[in-house]
Parts: sequence; structure tokens; C-alpha cells
Amino acid sequence: QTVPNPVLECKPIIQVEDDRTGLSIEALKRGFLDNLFYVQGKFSGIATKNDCYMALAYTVRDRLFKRWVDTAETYTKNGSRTVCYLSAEFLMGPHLGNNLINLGIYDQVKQAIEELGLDFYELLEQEEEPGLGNGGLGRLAACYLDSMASLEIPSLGYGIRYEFGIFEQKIQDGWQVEITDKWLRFGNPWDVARPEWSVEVKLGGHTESYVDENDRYRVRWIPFQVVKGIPYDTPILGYKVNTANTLRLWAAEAPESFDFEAFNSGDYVKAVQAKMTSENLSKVLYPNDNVSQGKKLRLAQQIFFVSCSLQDMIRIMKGQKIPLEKFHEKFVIQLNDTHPSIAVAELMRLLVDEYGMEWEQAWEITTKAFAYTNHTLLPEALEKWPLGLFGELLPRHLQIIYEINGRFLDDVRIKFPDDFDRLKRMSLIDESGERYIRMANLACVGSFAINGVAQLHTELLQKDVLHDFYEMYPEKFNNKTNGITPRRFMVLSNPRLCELIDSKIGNTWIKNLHELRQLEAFAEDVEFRHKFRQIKQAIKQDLAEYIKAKNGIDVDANSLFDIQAKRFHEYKRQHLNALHIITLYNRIKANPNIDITPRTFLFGGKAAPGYYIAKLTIKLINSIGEVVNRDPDVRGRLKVVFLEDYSVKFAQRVYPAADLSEQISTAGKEASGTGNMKFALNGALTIGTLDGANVEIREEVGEENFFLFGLTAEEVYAKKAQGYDPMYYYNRDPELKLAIDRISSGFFSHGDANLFKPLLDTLLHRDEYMLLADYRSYIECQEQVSQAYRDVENWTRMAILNVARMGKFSSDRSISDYCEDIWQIQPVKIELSEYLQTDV
Ligand code: T68
Repeated sequence: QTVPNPVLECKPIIQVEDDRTGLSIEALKRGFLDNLFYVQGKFSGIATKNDCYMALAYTVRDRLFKRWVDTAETYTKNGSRTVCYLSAEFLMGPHLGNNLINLGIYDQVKQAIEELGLDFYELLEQEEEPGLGNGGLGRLAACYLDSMASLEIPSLGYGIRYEFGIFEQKIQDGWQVEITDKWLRFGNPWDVARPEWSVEVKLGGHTESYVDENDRYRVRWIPFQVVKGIPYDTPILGYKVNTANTLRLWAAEAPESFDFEAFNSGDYVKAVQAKMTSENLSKVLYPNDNVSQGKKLRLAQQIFFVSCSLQDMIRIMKGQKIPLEKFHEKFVIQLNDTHPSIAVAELMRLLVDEYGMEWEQAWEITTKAFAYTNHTLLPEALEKWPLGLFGELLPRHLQIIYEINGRFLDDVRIKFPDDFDRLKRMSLIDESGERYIRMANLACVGSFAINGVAQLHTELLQKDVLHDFYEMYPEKFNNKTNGITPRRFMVLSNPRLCELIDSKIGNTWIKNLHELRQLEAFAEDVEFRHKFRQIKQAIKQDLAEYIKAKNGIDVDANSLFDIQAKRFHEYKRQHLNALHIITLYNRIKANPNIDITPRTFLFGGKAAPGYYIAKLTIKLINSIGEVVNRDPDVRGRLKVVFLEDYSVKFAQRVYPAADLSEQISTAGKEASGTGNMKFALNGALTIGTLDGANVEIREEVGEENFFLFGLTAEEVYAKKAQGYDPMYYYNRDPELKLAIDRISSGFFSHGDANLFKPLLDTLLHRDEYMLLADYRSYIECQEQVSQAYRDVENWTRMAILNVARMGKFSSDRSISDYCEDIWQIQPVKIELSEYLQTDV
């Protein structure tokens, strides 16, 4: 008896074609079925949703590999100058939909999948997103990769392939609970391991000096441990161009020779333990945004991916036969905050110790290769490493930093004679108490360009956090206001609005977002406004259904959708938003027949697991929701919903559904913000402070189309200098007092008057972020919002003008500016070669 052989049985429908990557509906269907069969090894009867997703992903991947290979070949042949974007985080979001858009095959693929009887959106939804970032900083890196590819700029993204990305958030009894993010559980169809390009990274141990054969003094590093980095490459397609750049993420492994001694002495378990220690390096993303934790493992992660990446660049140069002296001509390295700034010392080490270059020449090359982007003014986010910890892990780098510092301080002395305080402030070593290495200072000294991420932020950097460096090197400083990619945050996430826009102005705005200005004229067109409104309404309805299914809460799609979606942090002031909700609720309780504009308050975002006050704020919002949502006096006019597990994938549903975007950080604290841009581009109006990029958004959309409130950054500083007392406001504003008292009495916590005490204590006794000072202005501004929303036509007009005037905030504009002012790099066109014909 013969066993049925599925391969043989199916043979009649599996033929080898010349071209296995056709784009016709038939070719796409065939590709999908082939991949289901050959990659997943399933027949359609037992294929799971995930099998189908994988088959589709591979079908799309097959169709972009040619671009990827041809791009790499072109860059290699031309020895093209290349931007290396070094970032500890890349928050890419799902790849499938984006690749379909950028390849320009979205509609064909959708049709092919539907003809196969499958739900296309369900397959898109199936993708487990790589959550390899915390928030804005990681997402910015992802938008920039998209724009670099779309502008045909040769570039490599370098980072870490964390096995566990940002935790998954569950809400239990109103509290955030963290679940590990096993994103690789079902495999990742988008990256390709390149073990042949593995490199080794040294850690720990000690250094020895020696004299080489040319009588030169040299240093040798004898490490305690060596870790292997394996690169995993993901293609990054440009939008409707042939360019496909690479995101190269490093995974840590033990080298083959790991702990020989232990193995030989028969201590198998100890040897395996060493292997585990190595693999820990790329195990997990640190889940903090805007704070530095100072953990040794984090520093190890940083040197790990930085060293791997620099060694990889040197390998590329060797392959292209470019001499190492031209490193800064071949590469420009952008440091995404200080997380990769150890690269300054590591490149010096590689050039001097490993390649025998003289210090002066190595320093010249290094300081022409690096540029540094700062993303924060918060003191707790500035990275500094205890000197002991640093020296234990990186003994050679410590020596190199001392050498850099000695020479640098000589320069400072010459420019500012006898200014000893300045020397102390600018030193790479903080010696005011326990000694620390200051990474921002290292980044400033080692880079030829330093930029902030919004105009106000850059000004404040120059005035405050990096003032000494600004005085030392004014020519290095420049602003690069952040941007967002319209491909993911409009084309992919808001197809209905795109269709309407395309019908009026065509679709070239996707590549040149300034063209949206042409929509200004349609703000006066009744029919256009009507359609615009219908679309917003339909999207809100979709989100309402999603909320009903997930949270079991009925929300009214006719109410004003008031959304704050971002990481939880005191400076972002989600609790100010909460005070507004309580205020409205209190007004209803005092007068149940009060005429108020119905609102749905939506919150989304994660709190760092160790950030107690942020977690308590999540609990507070959920507690308010519990009371408000069921109080019959409210009659459904207010709803409060916490959207669990906010992610890029989820954000794409949320931005298009917003009427009002909450951008309410204390002025001077949010470096830029990018969610603010995503909301406005999708037709939400902003209520916001003069902080970060809000300032520029307001400038662009017009002050009459923006709800402004609160103290300015200058007023915040002035008030603090005068001795700010939050109790002053508490005692003088009865509505504020009542809102706070309702929380402290236990009204929202089943009578537990202690639950929110830590949160209220910070507000009443310190109020670092000046909620109480801004409360009244915020409430009054929200009243204007409520009034404005009732004038349906005018609200729509304002929303359209917001969309029309967001051109500046395309990440294409940001990247063009980086190219011109910092990187000195031009586009390289990719021509696709003919397919190789293989004889079958
Ligand atoms: C954000 N920073 C800024 N940091 O807060 C935001 N920090 O204003 C800005 O728009 C955005 O960067 C892009 O420029 C962050 O997101 C972090 O996530 C982070 C992560 C680790 C350590 C410190």
C-alpha cells in the first residue's frame, strides 16, 4: 500500500514559472497558494488564519526581494555615501499593509485574497507587530526609515532585535498589568538572518599596554566575555520607487567557543549559563520612556549594538575597497538620542586599537562622522553611568573617554580661560558627588551636528540643557522639526479620507504633502464638508463598535471624540484631562439638566512598569469611567473609555476617529510630540499648550483653528522661580477644589480615601508639572471646544483646514532637511535589472 503524497498529488497545479513574482490577480493567487503549500506546508482545509497571513506575507516578500537585491547591488557598485541611523528603538508597526502600499499593489492583493474567499482585513490584523520601541523616539526612527527609502537616500537602520518588545498591557480591575511580548512566537516573515556577517563584541575584563613592532605605545583589551551579534535584515521599501533599504537588527548569541574552560572541565551547566548570559543582551527592551535607569544590562545592550554596527560599516568599506581613512565620507552616523552615543568612544577604539590609526586622525574622522539628535529636556532622562559600573563593563572605553575629555577640557580652557565652573559643567565626567559619565556631553563633543526635534525644543536646548555646548560650538546646533510618514498615517490608516482627497486633488500629495494646501479651497464647499463629516462619522462608528466588542461600553458616535493617546507620564498630564472630566461630571451632578456637549473621552497608552504615579493615573481614569459611565444622571452624555494595549497597529485605528486631540503637556517639557501631527493630519482639532511642535502646528494651521491654553515655557520658569504654590490655586478655585476633593474623599474608589493619595499629594504639595496653575485656563478652553463643536459646519471647516495645512509635518520634509543641512547626501536612483532566466 502506498502512502498518499500531497506533493505528488498536487503536482498538476504546481508548475515552475519563469516569473514567480507576477502582479496579476492570477499570479498573486498562485503565489499565495504556493506559499501556503511550500512555506507553511498546509492545505487550505487545515490552514489557520496565521498560516494564511504567513502565506500572504511571503507572497508580498517575494515581490519586493528584487528591489532589495538591486538596491544593495547598486549601492555596493557605486560605493554610495550612506546614512546609518543608530537607534536603540525602531517601532515599526505591522509591515504587511505598509509594504502593499509602498509597492503599489494594495488593491490587486486585496482582490486576489478576496477571490480566494479569505477576509483580507482579518489577515492584515493577524500580524503581530514588532514592538521594538517605547513611543515617540522609536516611532520617529521608523518614520524616518520610510522617508529615507521614499526619497531614495541610501541608508541603514541599526538597532537591536529584542526577543521581547514593549510589554503587552492588560487592564485588570482598572490597573495596568504587564505581559511579556512574545512577538516572535509564530516566526517573523519579514527578516532574514545573515549569520555570515556575525561579529564579536568584547565586554568586561582589563586592559594592558604594550609597545608594538614600530615602537608605538598601544593598548590591548583582554575582555572577560565575548558576545556574538547576528544581524537580521528587514527590507524597507520606499513609496513608489525602486529603493528598498535595510533595517539591520542585532541578536546576541554566545560565540561557538563560549566558556571553553567550563566545558572542558566538565561543568556543562556553567558553560550553558555563560551562553544564557550572552543571549540576555538582546532579550528585552527596557520599557521606560523619558527616563534613564542606569542598569548595567542596558549599557551592555548599547555597546553591543553600537559595536556590531560600527564593525559592520567597516566590513562594508572593506568589501567596497574603500580605505578606512574615508570612513566619514562613506558614512554619516545619526545618533538617535544618547542611547548609541558610546559609538564615539567605540569608533575611536576600533580605529586606534584595532586598526592602528593615530589618535588625531581617528578623532578627525570620528567627529566628522557623527551627528546627535536630542529628544528630551527632562533631567531624569539624561543618561549618565556610574563610573565604576562603566569601567567594569568597558575598561578601554573609560580610558578613551578620559583621553577625549582631557583634550576637550584643554579646548574649553583656551576658549574660556579661568572659568572653572564651566569646566566642571562641561566635563564628560560628573564629579559633583558619585562620579558619572555624561553621555550627552560625549555626544556633543564627538558630533559635528547637534539638533533638537522642534523649534522651541532646540531653543530651550541652547538656552538651558546644552547651553555651555552652544557657547562652545554654536555652529554645531540646528533644529530639525519632527515629521510623520503620510504613507502609514494616512494612506494605510485612513483610506476613506484619502479617497475623498484624491477625488479633488489627485494623489501626488502622498509624496509631496504640501499639496494638501489645495484642500483649503474645499473648506468652503458645502458638499465637500458634508462628505468629510460623513467619513469622520463612519470611522467613529467603526471605533465605537470596536469599543463595544472589547470594552462592552456603548459610546455614541455622535458625541465629540476627545482622545489622549500617548505614553503615561506626569509631564504629559493625563491627570489634567481627568480633572476636566470630573469637573464636567460635577456640573452635571449639581445640575442634572445642564446643557453640555456630549463627549466620549478616550485614553490609550502604557505606563513604565516601575512608574507608580503613572500607573495610578491609569487606575484613576478607569475609576472615573466606572462611576461616570453608569451614573443615570449623566444620561450617556459623558463616557470615559480606557483603550487597552495601545500600539502602532491600534493607533492607526485611533487617529482617524478623533475630533479633538489632547496635547496638554506642561510647556517646555514635550520635546516635540508626533502624535499631535498624526491627529491633525487626520482632521482632528488640537487642544494644546505652547509646547514642542504644537507651536509650529498652530503656526501652520492658524491660531483660529487651534485651541490654545496654559502657561508658556517662560511663564512656567518664572512661576517656579517665584516659588510656585499649588495650594494657592486649590484654595481659590472652587471647581478645582471640588474635583480634587471628590477624588480624595474616595468617591471614585468605592469609598477608599487612600487609594489616590500619592497622586493628590504630588499635586497639592509640589505639582512639578503645574496642573493646578493651568487648570482654569484648560477648563475655559474646553468650554470653547464644546461651543465650537456645536457649530457643525464651522467645526468641519476648521478640521479641513487642519488637514490642508499639515504639509510641513511630513517626515519627507524632515529627512530632506537632514540631508541638506547635516548629512550632505544625495538620492541614488535604483534601476531594476532584468530577471535572470533560469533553465528549468
Ligand atoms: C520622545 N522621546 C519625546 N523617548 O518625548 C517626544 N527615552 O517629544 C518626541 O516627539 C519624540 O521623542 C521623537 O523626537 C521618547 O520617546 C523615549 O522613548 C525614551 C526611551 C528610552 C529612554 C529614554
